[in-house]
Amino acid sequence: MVDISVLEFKDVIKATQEPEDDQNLGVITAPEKPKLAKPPLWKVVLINDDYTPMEFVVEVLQIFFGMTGDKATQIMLAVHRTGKGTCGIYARDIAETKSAQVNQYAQENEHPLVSEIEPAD
Ligand code: TYC
Repeated sequence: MVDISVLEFKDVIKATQEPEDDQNLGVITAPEKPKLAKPPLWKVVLINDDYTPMEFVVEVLQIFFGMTGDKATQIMLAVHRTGKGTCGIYARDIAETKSAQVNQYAQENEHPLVSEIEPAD
């Protein structure tokens, strides 16, 4: 059965006009490729502060973002120098969960480290 929710107006018009056309038997067909939009992506952004130890930030990046020690150190230093930095890009619910995990882990360890999420462009 044809799922009419995927039919576009032009397909219906094509199927109802010119029934004498060899190519057109008046049958409505679904478009070959239904257009499914990819979900928008969100960045998890780490914010710099003056008090969280560098080693703790590196640990966070390794635990929650699967980074190697070298990569985590590189990202931590970029955040330290510039004020903020992206540590990963995900679907919205994953980004929210990771950001909340980072913020909770920082609080549990009494550090002011904070992450946020923002739309990726
Ligand atoms: N600026 C902190 C320090 O000098 C280190 C730091 C880096 C803190 C990144 C937070 O997101 C951060 N100890």
